[in-house]
Amino acid sequence: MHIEKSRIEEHNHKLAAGHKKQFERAAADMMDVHGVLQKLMDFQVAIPSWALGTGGTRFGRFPGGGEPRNLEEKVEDIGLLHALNKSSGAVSLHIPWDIPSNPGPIKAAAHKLGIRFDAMNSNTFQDQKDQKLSYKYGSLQHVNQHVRNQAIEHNIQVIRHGKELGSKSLTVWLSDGSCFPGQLNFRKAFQNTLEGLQRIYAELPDDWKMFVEYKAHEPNFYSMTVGDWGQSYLYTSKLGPHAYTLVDLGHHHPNTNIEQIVSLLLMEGKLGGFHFNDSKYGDDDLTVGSINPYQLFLIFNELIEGMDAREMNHAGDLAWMIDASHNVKDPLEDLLQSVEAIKLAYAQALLVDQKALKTAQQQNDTVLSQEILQRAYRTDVRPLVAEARLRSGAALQPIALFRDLRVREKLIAERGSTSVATGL
Ligand code: RM4
Ligand code: MN
Ligand code: MN
Repeated sequence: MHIEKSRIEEHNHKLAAGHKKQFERAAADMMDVHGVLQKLMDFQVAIPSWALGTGGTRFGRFPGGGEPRNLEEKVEDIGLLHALNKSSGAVSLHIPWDIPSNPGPIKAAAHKLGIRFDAMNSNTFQDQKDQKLSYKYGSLQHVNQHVRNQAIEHNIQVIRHGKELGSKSLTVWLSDGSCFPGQLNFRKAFQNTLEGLQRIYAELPDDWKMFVEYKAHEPNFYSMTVGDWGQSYLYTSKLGPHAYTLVDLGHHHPNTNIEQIVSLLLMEGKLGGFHFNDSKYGDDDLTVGSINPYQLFLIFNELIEGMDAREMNHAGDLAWMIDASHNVKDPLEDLLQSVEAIKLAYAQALLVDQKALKTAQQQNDTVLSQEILQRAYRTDVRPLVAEARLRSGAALQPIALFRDLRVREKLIAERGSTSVATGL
């Protein structure tokens, strides 16, 4: 399915007068509105290839129908999102769930829809049907060299696929760890993992980055071999200048101060990318901004402050990806909500008066510091984000248009009601 430009224009035309009033009111006392709008227009968030179907839990999965049956249809779905919001112009592939067996045509199809290939994800946390050795007791950490070799070879293969598609980075997330005390020698597991990462790193093209993603728990519950930002930083600093730590919001213990983590990683030039989602308890992978939008704002505030201090480009210098998927929403509507939440938090953080905040901090004025942050957070930036969409040729209200156009019904008609996309 494809959304005609004229349908978007028609939709925007109907809403134009009301939007204009709201935007003008919002922009009236905002500094540098044009600069902020441009940044919002430039900011793109990659969609993971595994989030286009209804996510499952270990208790079951309830596909909603019309799920993409192959990589081509996944790219087509991201094309729909991007047409509606002009902010989802990238896809992040999971291998082996989405092997690009036909790289030429898939690259051309993505290009036509304005979609580029973001980080490649190597998946060694499941066994595949034709796989020789099992990852039951880990992959790069494994006590058996042959299992480690298999995982290393898989990662190298993922780099090869990425090269064919024009990707420039590899994300390594390992489920390795242990479930019970005594199961693992921590030092040995670390050393095996480091050695494996080094061998993968050696195969990285010069203009590529490697991201080492950490996670506090799950599927291993006693220890994770890349369990926190300190361990990830240890690996990435030993690996070299092309290796970076990747932060996934759901990969921390409850109440962790994630904004402080990103600030320090940026200070060290070691933050490489970000996986957005939201959670109440663990790696819940809920819609971005659905549980704790204030935390997201605080993180964006540190991201902007830290990136500006290093004169980094907000849109291009870090890899931004959504990593959320669950059981109860239409996955495309869910992703539209996530992208919107990211943009809102980004816009609010762009409004923070950094100069005034620095002065207040210097004067130990705790009250004023909080006022400055919350003034930005409590600003209704929805008209601003909508205006950025309008100027990019996207829809003023993406979800409303998605429903008006009966996109899901059409996808079900095309693909059937029982198709199940690859993923979790
Ligand atoms: C992990 C981690 C990875 C993601 C997999 C599916 O918890 O977040 O980034 O690719 O899940
Ligand atoms: Mn992740
Ligand atoms: Mn995760």
